[in-house]
Amino acid sequence: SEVSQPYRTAFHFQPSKNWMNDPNGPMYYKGVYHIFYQYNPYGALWGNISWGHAISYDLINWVNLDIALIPNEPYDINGCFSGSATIFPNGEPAILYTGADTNKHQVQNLAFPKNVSDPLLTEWVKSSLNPILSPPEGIDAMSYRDPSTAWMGQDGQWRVVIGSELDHHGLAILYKSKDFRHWIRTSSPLHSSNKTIMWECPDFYPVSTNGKNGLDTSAIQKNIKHVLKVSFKTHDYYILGKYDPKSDKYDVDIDFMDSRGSLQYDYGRFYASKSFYDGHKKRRVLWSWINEGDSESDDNKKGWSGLQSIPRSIWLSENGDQLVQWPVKELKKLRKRKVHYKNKELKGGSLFQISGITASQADVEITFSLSNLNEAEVLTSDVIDPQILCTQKNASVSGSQGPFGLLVLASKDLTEHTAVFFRVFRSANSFRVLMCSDQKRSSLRQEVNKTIYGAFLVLDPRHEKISLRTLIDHSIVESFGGDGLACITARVYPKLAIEEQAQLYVFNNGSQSLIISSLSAWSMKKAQIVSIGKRRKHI
Ligand code: DQQ
Repeated sequence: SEVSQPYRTAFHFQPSKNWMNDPNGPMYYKGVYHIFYQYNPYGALWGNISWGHAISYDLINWVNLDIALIPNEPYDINGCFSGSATIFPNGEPAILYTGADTNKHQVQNLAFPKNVSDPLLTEWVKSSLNPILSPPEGIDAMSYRDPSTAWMGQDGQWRVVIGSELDHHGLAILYKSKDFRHWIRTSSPLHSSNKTIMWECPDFYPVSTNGKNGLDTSAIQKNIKHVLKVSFKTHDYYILGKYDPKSDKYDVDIDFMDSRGSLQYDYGRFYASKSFYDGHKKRRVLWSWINEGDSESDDNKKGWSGLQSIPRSIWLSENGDQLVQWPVKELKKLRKRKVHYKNKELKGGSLFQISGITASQADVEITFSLSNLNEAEVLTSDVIDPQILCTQKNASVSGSQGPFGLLVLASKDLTEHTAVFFRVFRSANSFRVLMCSDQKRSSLRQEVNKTIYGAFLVLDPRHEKISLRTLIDHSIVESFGGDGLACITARVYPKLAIEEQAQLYVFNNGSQSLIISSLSAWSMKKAQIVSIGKRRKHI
């Protein structure tokens, strides 16, 4: 009998069943977008790790193809772990991935398309030279994985980084190669940190210091900075710096875990992400694994686990201090019925229902404008953890300027709701804008994760309006604050607020009145995600 599936999504990428984790080897090739992903063909929990493979013409509608890499060789028999694609100057791609070998030691492997003239790149051939890299001396064989996309330095040689650890601290081992097959470890790593644990899934790429256009991973030019993203402790952290393609020296602006704060792609659920350069639309696109917040037995019942984020465009902010993200513009193709409001007052302590759209499957954009900022609550300490602040001052704790924002996936009686909101604080002569995603009331079910997330938005509410875009898709709430300055993704499992029962509201639980300068909300169509291929029964 069919199990009911209230938590399956309509426009986020997921296979029709089974386990999925990290995005792998995203690329654009001959007019086609490719995404590979860590996949268990045989169950809803992690295991039998293979590379699932799907293609798209617009990053929104997908066709799942045959599995691209199966663990069937001595050098990957215990799993085809994460890896990346690199496009050669002649336009042809290659994949570098980690294999867990017969001893479960991690080694690096190479694969090529069987037929480069096939834009779908349906079949992949593992190199006869595999494994092309094994753990070097001093490196733990269980902590050596996730090759990045390779880039070319000034000398025409390839570089790649591999996630690792030394003395339990994060390390990005750097290798060089002339032919992509034989790699030599450089005398020093690209970067390391004694303030973090092991690094997974490193991503290293340039961003332009003037404008939103993306750059090829090998771009060498003026007016660029380099991003190093690494995954640890359930989050994706990044740093910015100057990379010298001659010496391979990477001079970072502010290092990981600095007391001034640490930058994350997303302050909610978002892990093992990977970006690629889309030469067709001249942008850099970011993908990420969004894991579940329910139990393994729930996953077994659902028959699946794991989503991919909506692909996001990613670029450097105007002041050069951080990255900015926004859903790829193609997502707008799925927008259908729309409601719109302008210059609407939202009094302190009030609630306003947005009706007329499908609240369980929606895209909402809202802009708030505030006055009486001097009435804002005072923030006494400025080295405060935003997540702790959001947890203490959750959506039900009324303040002055906020909490205000959206109540999404709300039940009619409001016993269930997820609150995505802001709160403005005064500290000395400046203001701080806190963004929170509060899952505390997201479900009547006791056993699901309800962690509250938070981030500060670096903007001045005296001169800038505060905006929020939230993508609501049954069990995922993906929010972009301040036009993409801070992102928070949450997973929720409502019991009542499902399908047609779900409601959507704007709320203001502060004492100060505010103006909704503009609000647009759209019902979203279902994306087409289908499976073809010989082994499609597994996909
Ligand atoms: N997932 C992969 C590893 C990677 C981890 C295994 C990160 O390669 O380090 O499925 O989620």
